[in-house]
Amino acid sequence: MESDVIFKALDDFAIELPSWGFANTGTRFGKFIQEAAATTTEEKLADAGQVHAFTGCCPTVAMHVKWDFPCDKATAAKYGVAIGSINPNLFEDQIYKHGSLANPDAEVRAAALQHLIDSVEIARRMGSRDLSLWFADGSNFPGTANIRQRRTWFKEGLKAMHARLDPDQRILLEYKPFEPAFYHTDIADWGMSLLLARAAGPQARVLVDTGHHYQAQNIEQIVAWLLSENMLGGFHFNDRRYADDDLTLGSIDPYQVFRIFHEIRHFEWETGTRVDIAYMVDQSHNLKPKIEEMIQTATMAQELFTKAALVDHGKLAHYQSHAVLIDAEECLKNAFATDVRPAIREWRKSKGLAEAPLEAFRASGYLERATRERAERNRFSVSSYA
Ligand code: PSV
Ligand code: MN
Repeated sequence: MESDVIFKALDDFAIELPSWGFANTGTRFGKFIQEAAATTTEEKLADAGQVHAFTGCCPTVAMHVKWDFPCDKATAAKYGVAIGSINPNLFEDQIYKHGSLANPDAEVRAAALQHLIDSVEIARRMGSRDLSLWFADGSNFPGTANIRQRRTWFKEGLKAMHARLDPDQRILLEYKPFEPAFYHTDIADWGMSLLLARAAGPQARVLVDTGHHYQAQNIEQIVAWLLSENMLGGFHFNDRRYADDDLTLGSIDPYQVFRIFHEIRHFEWETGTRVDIAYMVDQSHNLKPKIEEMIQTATMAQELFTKAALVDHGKLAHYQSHAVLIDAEECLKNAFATDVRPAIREWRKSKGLAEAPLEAFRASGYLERATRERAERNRFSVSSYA
Protein backbone atom coordinates (compact mmCIF):
# COMPACT_ATOMS: atom_id res chain seq x y z
CA MET A 1 0.00 0.00 0.00
CA GLU A 2 1.17 3.46 -0.87
CA SER A 3 0.56 4.81 2.62
CA ASP A 4 2.61 1.98 4.19
CA VAL A 5 5.55 2.93 1.99
CA ILE A 6 5.13 6.57 2.97
CA PHE A 7 4.86 5.84 6.70
CA LYS A 8 7.96 3.62 6.56
CA ALA A 9 9.93 6.27 4.65
CA LEU A 10 8.98 8.93 7.19
CA ASP A 11 9.84 6.67 10.13
CA ASP A 12 13.31 6.22 8.63
CA PHE A 13 13.97 9.84 7.71
CA ALA A 14 15.81 12.40 9.82
CA ILE A 15 17.58 15.57 8.81
CA GLU A 16 19.99 17.56 10.98
CA LEU A 17 19.58 21.30 11.53
CA PRO A 18 22.52 23.74 11.57
CA SER A 19 22.94 25.78 14.78
CA TRP A 20 24.07 28.68 12.59
CA GLY A 21 20.72 28.75 10.83
CA PHE A 22 19.13 30.31 13.92
CA ALA A 23 21.58 33.16 14.45
CA ASN A 24 21.71 36.55 12.75
CA THR A 25 23.49 36.32 9.44
CA GLY A 26 23.87 38.31 6.29
CA THR A 27 25.79 38.69 3.13
CA ARG A 28 29.22 40.19 2.73
CA PHE A 29 27.45 43.49 2.17
CA GLY A 30 25.76 43.60 5.54
CA LYS A 31 23.59 41.93 8.10
CA PHE A 32 19.90 42.40 8.75
CA ILE A 33 19.06 41.73 12.33
CA GLN A 34 15.99 39.70 13.29
CA GLU A 35 14.56 40.54 16.69
CA ALA A 36 13.83 36.89 17.49
CA ALA A 37 17.18 35.49 16.32
CA ALA A 38 19.18 33.32 18.72
CA THR A 39 22.29 34.94 20.13
CA THR A 40 23.44 32.18 22.49
CA THR A 41 24.08 28.49 21.87
CA GLU A 42 21.25 27.65 24.25
CA GLU A 43 18.84 29.78 22.21
CA LYS A 44 19.97 28.10 18.98
CA LEU A 45 19.26 24.70 20.54
CA ALA A 46 15.91 25.90 21.86
CA ASP A 47 14.89 27.11 18.39
CA ALA A 48 16.07 23.88 16.75
CA GLY A 49 14.05 22.03 19.39
CA GLN A 50 10.95 23.85 18.15
CA VAL A 51 11.53 22.67 14.60
CA HIS A 52 11.90 19.10 15.80
CA ALA A 53 8.88 19.34 18.09
CA PHE A 54 6.64 20.37 15.20
CA THR A 55 8.09 18.24 12.37
CA GLY A 56 9.33 15.15 14.21
CA CYS A 57 12.27 14.73 11.83
CA CYS A 58 15.08 16.94 13.15
CA PRO A 59 16.40 15.23 16.28
CA THR A 60 19.98 16.53 16.02
CA VAL A 61 21.76 19.87 15.62
CA ALA A 62 25.07 20.45 13.83
CA MET A 63 27.40 22.63 15.87
CA HIS A 64 30.25 24.90 14.85
CA VAL A 65 33.18 24.62 17.26
CA LYS A 66 34.07 28.28 17.36
CA TRP A 67 30.54 29.67 17.43
CA ASP A 68 28.78 27.20 19.73
CA PHE A 69 31.14 25.92 22.40
CA PRO A 70 31.36 25.57 25.34
CA CYS A 71 28.15 23.59 25.37
CA ASP A 72 27.02 20.25 26.75
CA LYS A 73 24.72 17.38 25.93
CA ALA A 74 22.32 18.27 28.75
CA THR A 75 21.56 21.70 27.29
CA ALA A 76 20.54 20.10 24.00
CA ALA A 77 18.49 17.43 25.76
CA LYS A 78 16.61 20.14 27.67
CA TYR A 79 15.15 21.23 24.32
CA GLY A 80 14.42 17.74 23.02
CA VAL A 81 17.36 17.51 20.62
CA ALA A 82 20.87 16.02 20.64
CA ILE A 83 24.15 17.46 19.44
CA GLY A 84 24.90 16.15 15.97
CA SER A 85 27.89 16.67 13.72
CA ILE A 86 30.77 18.81 14.90
CA ASN A 87 32.10 21.44 12.47
CA PRO A 88 35.63 22.66 13.16
CA ASN A 89 36.32 26.26 12.18
CA LEU A 90 39.50 26.77 10.18
CA PHE A 91 38.53 29.85 8.25
CA GLU A 92 38.01 32.81 10.58
CA ASP A 93 41.17 33.27 12.62
CA GLN A 94 43.71 35.77 11.33
CA ILE A 95 46.35 33.05 11.10
CA TYR A 96 44.30 31.36 8.35
CA LYS A 97 44.61 34.24 5.92
CA HIS A 98 46.66 32.02 3.58
CA GLY A 99 45.06 28.73 4.49
CA SER A 100 44.87 26.21 7.31
CA LEU A 101 46.08 22.65 6.65
CA ALA A 102 47.66 23.92 3.41
CA ASN A 103 49.16 27.10 4.79
CA PRO A 104 52.78 27.58 3.64
CA ASP A 105 53.70 28.30 7.28
CA ALA A 106 54.33 25.05 9.21
CA GLU A 107 53.24 26.67 12.48
CA VAL A 108 49.84 27.52 11.06
CA ARG A 109 49.45 24.01 9.67
CA ALA A 110 50.23 22.65 13.12
CA ALA A 111 47.68 25.00 14.73
CA ALA A 112 45.04 23.87 12.22
CA LEU A 113 45.77 20.22 12.96
CA GLN A 114 45.56 20.91 16.68
CA HIS A 115 42.14 22.50 16.19
CA LEU A 116 40.99 19.39 14.31
CA ILE A 117 42.28 17.15 17.09
CA ASP A 118 40.54 19.33 19.70
CA SER A 119 37.36 19.03 17.64
CA VAL A 120 37.61 15.24 17.72
CA GLU A 121 37.80 15.48 21.51
CA ILE A 122 34.76 17.78 21.60
CA ALA A 123 32.85 15.32 19.39
CA ARG A 124 33.81 12.51 21.77
CA ARG A 125 32.51 14.46 24.78
CA MET A 126 29.28 15.37 22.98
CA GLY A 127 28.68 11.78 21.88
CA SER A 128 28.87 12.94 18.24
CA ARG A 129 29.88 10.53 15.57
CA ASP A 130 30.55 12.81 12.61
CA LEU A 131 33.06 15.61 12.13
CA SER A 132 32.13 17.69 9.10
CA LEU A 133 35.14 19.42 7.62
CA TRP A 134 35.01 22.34 5.28
CA PHE A 135 38.22 24.15 4.30
CA ALA A 136 38.39 27.62 2.83
CA ASP A 137 41.97 26.96 1.69
CA GLY A 138 42.84 28.09 -1.79
CA SER A 139 44.36 31.00 -3.68
CA ASN A 140 43.16 34.02 -5.62
CA PHE A 141 45.81 34.42 -8.31
CA PRO A 142 47.63 32.06 -10.66
CA GLY A 143 51.18 31.28 -9.62
CA THR A 144 50.74 32.23 -5.97
CA ALA A 145 50.32 28.73 -4.54
CA ASN A 146 51.98 25.36 -5.05
CA ILE A 147 48.89 23.27 -5.74
CA ARG A 148 50.63 19.88 -5.52
CA GLN A 149 52.48 20.73 -2.34
CA ARG A 150 49.23 21.87 -0.72
CA ARG A 151 47.58 18.60 -1.70
CA THR A 152 50.35 16.73 0.12
CA TRP A 153 49.87 18.89 3.22
CA PHE A 154 46.15 18.13 3.15
CA LYS A 155 46.84 14.41 2.94
CA GLU A 156 49.22 14.57 5.89
CA GLY A 157 46.91 16.69 8.03
CA LEU A 158 43.80 14.62 7.40
CA LYS A 159 45.69 11.40 8.04
CA ALA A 160 46.97 12.74 11.35
CA MET A 161 43.44 13.77 12.35
CA HIS A 162 42.02 10.41 11.29
CA ALA A 163 44.50 8.67 13.60
CA ARG A 164 42.78 10.37 16.55
CA LEU A 165 39.25 9.15 15.74
CA ASP A 166 37.42 6.63 17.87
CA PRO A 167 36.46 3.51 15.91
CA ASP A 168 32.88 4.72 15.44
CA GLN A 169 33.68 8.33 14.54
CA ARG A 170 33.78 9.59 10.96
CA ILE A 171 35.32 12.42 8.99
CA LEU A 172 32.93 13.90 6.42
CA LEU A 173 34.93 15.89 3.92
CA GLU A 174 33.19 18.73 2.11
CA TYR A 175 34.23 20.20 -1.25
CA LYS A 176 33.50 23.55 -2.81
CA PRO A 177 34.75 24.92 -6.14
CA PHE A 178 35.07 28.57 -5.14
CA GLU A 179 34.49 31.12 -2.39
CA PRO A 180 36.26 32.51 -0.50
CA ALA A 181 39.12 31.59 -2.86
CA PHE A 182 38.48 32.56 -6.46
CA TYR A 183 41.37 31.10 -8.43
CA HIS A 184 41.79 27.65 -6.92
CA THR A 185 40.26 25.91 -3.92
CA ASP A 186 42.30 23.04 -2.48
CA ILE A 187 39.32 20.68 -2.18
CA ALA A 188 37.32 21.88 -5.15
CA ASP A 189 35.21 18.91 -6.22
CA TRP A 190 33.98 15.45 -5.26
CA GLY A 191 36.94 13.72 -6.90
CA MET A 192 39.44 15.64 -4.79
CA SER A 193 37.34 15.05 -1.71
CA LEU A 194 37.12 11.34 -2.50
CA LEU A 195 40.87 10.96 -3.00
CA LEU A 196 41.69 12.88 0.17
CA ALA A 197 39.10 10.95 2.19
CA ARG A 198 40.63 7.69 0.96
CA ALA A 199 44.09 8.95 1.88
CA ALA A 200 42.89 10.02 5.34
CA GLY A 201 41.72 6.54 6.31
CA PRO A 202 38.81 4.09 6.32
CA GLN A 203 36.51 6.24 8.46
CA ALA A 204 36.48 9.21 6.11
CA ARG A 205 33.69 9.85 3.60
CA VAL A 206 32.63 12.59 1.20
CA LEU A 207 30.11 15.27 2.19
CA VAL A 208 28.01 16.67 -0.65
CA ASP A 209 26.84 20.25 -0.09
CA THR A 210 24.31 20.81 -2.86
CA GLY A 211 25.28 24.49 -3.18
CA HIS A 212 28.91 23.62 -3.88
CA HIS A 213 28.70 22.77 -7.57
CA TYR A 214 28.90 24.50 -10.90
CA GLN A 215 25.55 25.33 -12.40
CA ALA A 216 25.01 22.52 -14.87
CA GLN A 217 26.59 19.80 -12.78
CA ASN A 218 24.61 16.59 -12.42
CA ILE A 219 24.65 16.19 -8.64
CA GLU A 220 22.67 12.95 -8.58
CA GLN A 221 25.29 11.36 -10.83
CA ILE A 222 27.96 12.32 -8.30
CA VAL A 223 25.75 10.77 -5.61
CA ALA A 224 25.38 7.58 -7.65
CA TRP A 225 29.14 7.28 -8.10
CA LEU A 226 29.86 7.93 -4.43
CA LEU A 227 27.30 5.27 -3.48
CA SER A 228 28.99 2.76 -5.76
CA GLU A 229 32.35 3.59 -4.22
CA ASN A 230 30.92 3.33 -0.68
CA MET A 231 32.17 6.87 -0.10
CA LEU A 232 28.99 8.89 0.40
CA GLY A 233 28.94 10.12 4.00
CA GLY A 234 26.40 12.91 4.12
CA PHE A 235 24.73 15.97 2.66
CA HIS A 236 24.48 19.63 3.36
CA PHE A 237 21.17 20.52 1.74
CA ASN A 238 20.24 23.94 0.45
CA ASP A 239 18.98 25.27 -2.85
CA ARG A 240 20.38 27.90 -5.15
CA ARG A 241 19.78 29.80 -8.32
CA TYR A 242 23.33 30.98 -8.97
CA ALA A 243 26.09 29.81 -6.61
CA ASP A 244 26.17 28.89 -2.92
CA ASP A 245 23.00 30.89 -2.33
CA ASP A 246 21.70 29.19 0.82
CA LEU A 247 18.11 29.22 -0.43
CA THR A 248 15.44 27.02 1.07
CA LEU A 249 15.70 23.34 0.12
CA GLY A 250 13.51 22.65 -2.91
CA SER A 251 12.53 26.29 -3.39
CA ILE A 252 14.17 26.49 -6.82
CA ASP A 253 14.52 22.91 -8.03
CA PRO A 254 12.65 20.32 -5.95
CA TYR A 255 13.01 17.74 -8.76
CA GLN A 256 16.78 17.74 -8.25
CA VAL A 257 16.47 16.89 -4.56
CA PHE A 258 13.98 14.18 -5.49
CA ARG A 259 16.46 12.77 -8.02
CA ILE A 260 19.19 12.70 -5.38
CA PHE A 261 16.95 10.81 -2.95
CA HIS A 262 15.90 8.53 -5.78
CA GLU A 263 19.50 7.51 -6.55
CA ILE A 264 19.93 6.57 -2.89
CA ARG A 265 16.65 4.64 -2.66
CA HIS A 266 17.33 2.84 -5.93
CA PHE A 267 20.81 1.84 -4.77
CA GLU A 268 19.33 0.53 -1.53
CA TRP A 269 16.68 -1.42 -3.42
CA GLU A 270 19.27 -2.95 -5.77
CA THR A 271 21.73 -3.91 -3.06
CA GLY A 272 19.24 -4.77 -0.32
CA THR A 273 21.18 -2.55 2.07
CA ARG A 274 20.56 0.65 4.03
CA VAL A 275 23.18 3.31 3.41
CA ASP A 276 24.44 5.23 6.42
CA ILE A 277 24.06 8.83 5.24
CA ALA A 278 23.96 11.94 7.44
CA TYR A 279 21.30 14.22 5.98
CA MET A 280 21.92 17.78 7.12
CA VAL A 281 20.63 21.23 6.30
CA ASP A 282 23.21 23.95 5.64
CA GLN A 283 21.20 27.13 5.17
CA SER A 284 21.20 30.43 6.87
CA HIS A 285 18.45 32.93 6.19
CA ASN A 286 18.76 36.61 6.75
CA LEU A 287 15.40 37.61 5.30
CA LYS A 288 12.96 34.81 6.12
CA PRO A 289 12.05 34.19 9.78
CA LYS A 290 14.49 31.48 10.79
CA ILE A 291 12.43 28.93 12.70
CA GLU A 292 9.57 29.07 10.23
CA GLU A 293 12.02 28.67 7.37
CA MET A 294 13.58 25.59 8.98
CA ILE A 295 10.10 24.10 9.41
CA GLN A 296 9.49 24.77 5.71
CA THR A 297 12.79 23.08 4.87
CA ALA A 298 12.20 20.03 7.07
CA THR A 299 8.70 19.43 5.73
CA MET A 300 9.90 19.88 2.14
CA ALA A 301 12.66 17.32 2.79
CA GLN A 302 10.07 14.89 4.14
CA GLU A 303 7.90 15.37 1.06
CA LEU A 304 10.72 14.84 -1.42
CA PHE A 305 12.15 11.85 0.42
CA THR A 306 8.70 10.29 0.53
CA LYS A 307 8.09 10.88 -3.16
CA ALA A 308 11.39 9.13 -3.92
CA ALA A 309 10.23 6.16 -1.83
CA LEU A 310 7.23 5.79 -4.14
CA VAL A 311 9.27 4.99 -7.25
CA ASP A 312 8.48 1.49 -8.47
CA HIS A 313 12.03 0.15 -8.55
CA GLY A 314 11.16 -3.21 -10.11
CA LYS A 315 9.41 -1.57 -13.01
CA LEU A 316 12.10 1.05 -13.41
CA ALA A 317 14.86 -1.57 -13.54
CA HIS A 318 12.92 -3.46 -16.19
CA TYR A 319 12.36 -0.35 -18.30
CA GLN A 320 15.99 0.67 -17.97
CA SER A 321 17.34 -2.71 -18.99
CA HIS A 322 15.07 -2.80 -22.04
CA ALA A 323 15.68 0.84 -22.95
CA VAL A 324 11.97 1.68 -22.63
CA LEU A 325 12.71 5.35 -22.29
CA ILE A 326 9.29 6.94 -22.00
CA ASP A 327 8.04 4.49 -19.40
CA ALA A 328 11.25 4.70 -17.38
CA GLU A 329 11.01 8.46 -17.25
CA GLU A 330 7.28 8.34 -16.44
CA CYS A 331 8.10 6.03 -13.55
CA LEU A 332 10.12 8.81 -11.95
CA LYS A 333 7.74 11.57 -12.91
CA ASN A 334 4.68 9.80 -11.54
CA ALA A 335 6.31 9.34 -8.17
CA PHE A 336 7.41 12.98 -8.15
CA ALA A 337 3.93 14.17 -9.09
CA THR A 338 2.19 12.21 -6.33
CA ASP A 339 0.67 14.46 -3.69
CA VAL A 340 2.12 12.90 -0.56
CA ARG A 341 0.89 15.63 1.78
CA PRO A 342 -2.34 13.93 2.90
CA ALA A 343 -0.40 10.78 3.87
CA ILE A 344 2.24 12.85 5.66
CA ARG A 345 -0.52 14.54 7.67
CA GLU A 346 -1.81 11.09 8.63
CA TRP A 347 1.68 10.03 9.66
CA ARG A 348 2.00 13.13 11.85
CA LYS A 349 -1.33 12.36 13.50
CA SER A 350 -0.16 8.81 14.20
CA LYS A 351 2.91 10.23 15.94
CA GLY A 352 0.97 12.72 18.02
CA LEU A 353 2.40 15.61 16.00
CA ALA A 354 0.48 18.59 14.68
CA GLU A 355 -0.87 17.92 11.19
CA ALA A 356 0.33 21.30 9.92
CA PRO A 357 3.69 22.12 11.58
CA LEU A 358 3.98 25.71 10.38
CA GLU A 359 0.50 26.72 11.51
CA ALA A 360 0.93 24.90 14.81
CA PHE A 361 4.24 26.66 15.45
CA ARG A 362 2.64 30.02 14.65
CA ALA A 363 -0.19 29.31 17.06
CA SER A 364 2.22 28.32 19.84
CA GLY A 365 3.28 31.88 20.70
CA TYR A 366 6.98 30.86 20.78
CA LEU A 367 8.05 33.46 18.24
CA GLU A 368 6.33 36.31 20.10
CA ARG A 369 7.93 35.17 23.36
CA ALA A 370 11.37 34.91 21.74
CA THR A 371 10.93 38.36 20.20
CA ARG A 372 10.04 39.88 23.58
CA GLU A 373 12.98 38.24 25.31
CA ARG A 374 15.60 38.75 22.61
CA ALA A 375 14.76 41.95 20.77
CA GLU A 376 16.80 44.26 22.93
CA ARG A 377 19.89 42.06 22.85
CA ASN A 378 19.61 41.62 19.09
CA ARG A 379 19.66 45.32 18.48
CA PHE A 380 23.13 45.44 20.05
CA SER A 381 24.69 42.16 19.09
CA VAL A 382 25.23 40.27 15.88
CA SER A 383 26.25 36.61 15.97
CA SER A 384 29.08 35.66 13.71
CA TYR A 385 28.57 33.77 10.52
CA ALA A 386 30.97 32.92 7.72
C1 PSV B 1 30.85 26.63 3.56
O1 PSV B 1 30.25 27.34 2.54
C2 PSV B 1 29.84 25.79 4.33
O2 PSV B 1 29.05 25.07 3.42
C3 PSV B 1 30.48 24.86 5.32
O3 PSV B 1 29.73 23.69 5.48
C4 PSV B 1 30.44 25.64 6.58
O4 PSV B 1 30.56 24.86 7.72
C5 PSV B 1 29.04 26.24 6.44
O5 PSV B 1 28.98 26.62 5.08
C6 PSV B 1 28.74 27.40 7.34
O6 PSV B 1 29.57 28.49 7.10
MN1 MN C 1 28.20 23.15 3.87
